[in-house]
Amino acid sequence: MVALKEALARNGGLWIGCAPEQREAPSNELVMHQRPDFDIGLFELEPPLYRDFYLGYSNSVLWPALHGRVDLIDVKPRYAKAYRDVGRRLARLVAGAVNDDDVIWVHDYQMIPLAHELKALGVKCRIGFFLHIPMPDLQTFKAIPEWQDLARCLSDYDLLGFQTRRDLSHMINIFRNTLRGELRANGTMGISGREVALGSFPISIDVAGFRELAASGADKVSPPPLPRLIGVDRLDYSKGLPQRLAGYEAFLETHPQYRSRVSLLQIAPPTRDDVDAYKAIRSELESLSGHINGRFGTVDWTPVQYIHRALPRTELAVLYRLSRVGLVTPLFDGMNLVAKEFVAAQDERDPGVLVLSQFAGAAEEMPEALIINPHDPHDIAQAIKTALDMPLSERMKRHSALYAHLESHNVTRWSTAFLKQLTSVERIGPDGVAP
Ligand code: GDG
Repeated sequence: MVALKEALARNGGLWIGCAPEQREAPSNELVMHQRPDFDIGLFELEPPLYRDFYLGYSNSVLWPALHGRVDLIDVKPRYAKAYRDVGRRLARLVAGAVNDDDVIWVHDYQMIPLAHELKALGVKCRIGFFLHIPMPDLQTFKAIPEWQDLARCLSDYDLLGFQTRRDLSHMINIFRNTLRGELRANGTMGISGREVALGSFPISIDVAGFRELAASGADKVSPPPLPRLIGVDRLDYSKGLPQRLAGYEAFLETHPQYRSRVSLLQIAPPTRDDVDAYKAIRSELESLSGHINGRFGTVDWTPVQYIHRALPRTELAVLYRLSRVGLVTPLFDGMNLVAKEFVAAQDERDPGVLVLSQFAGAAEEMPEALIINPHDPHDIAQAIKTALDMPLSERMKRHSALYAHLESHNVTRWSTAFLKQLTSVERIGPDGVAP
């Protein structure tokens, strides 16, 4: 969200998104809001349609499947129907708001069919798609009942963007094996008589802005009494929260000298509360943090502080800066911006250490973090120990390499690179020829 607002404010344009409130009788037009930086056009959905589209297909089929959790997929024909219906309805609204020389940038798994529907309506704009979450391997992708349909819809875009080379290679393999896509020397794929450009565009943050937010806020706050480990995640089963707590428990178990000497602060605001898998992860986390506190806690020391609500962004930035270790342990993650925020927020004179899952997209860009396997609690425990014991000189060396990379690969570079490539692809009409 923050990344996209920045790109729109810079380039101008219209943000089209789902209205925060659903209506029994939705408007059949975009509800427009004029703003100084960029305009917003909201589309409204009836509550049952919204539930089946958003909580249903998007977050009970696509989200688990694309994160490799095929065991959590909840298949219901009405979910798939709602997803396609919303794509068609949104396409009609978008088609009425664009000119042929506009560029349309579609975001994320909720909107995969949009280019297909727009082209069916005769829209001739260039249309790009960016996937914020992982693209899994072919076998996992095939667990989605509508996988062929989705692959075809993806091939209707002019440019497909992914977070990592890992996800890009999965997409290429899916196209090769399902639609006989042929990879060209320039990186595009020939699919059913048209060319689809693909690329890896790792998303980032406003690095200097976040650093400034953390530094100015931290001046007004006293540091915590004990070295702090911090985790910040939407409460989602993809983020490896139980695995993180198991790693922390293993650390306290095997290194008793650290008991009463560190604390773990886990901030995990609620998300998608109405989906059963999210209720389950919430109670699992509450029970695990209670278990660790019961096992190791004393009258004077609480090993895990767990906050199940969102904190203001400035407070978050300061908490990162005043923490010795950042724990980012997803089982599968498109990128993971918390990893980047933690690094950006540090004081370069006394920086904290990032412990990062090998399965976060961010691991491709951040080799100077302590890279761990989140499925192995002993690996997490060892990394926590290494981070806490790490001499200042090594912390500074690792931080400076991480920060230098982030500084030159910030969010502006991400959006500029994507839009530059999208505007340079040849404009192709719905019949496969340039208009
Ligand atoms: C998806 C992909 C990809 C968290 N708690 C609070 C809070 N947050 C903010 C963080 C960060 C954002 O939420 C989380 O971003 P992530 O990237 O870690 O994860 P997802 O939400 O799953 O995002 C992910 C991302 O899209 C971008 O493409 O990196 O892989 O899953 O900015 O700071 N913000 C505030 N209070 C909180 O309590 N203010």
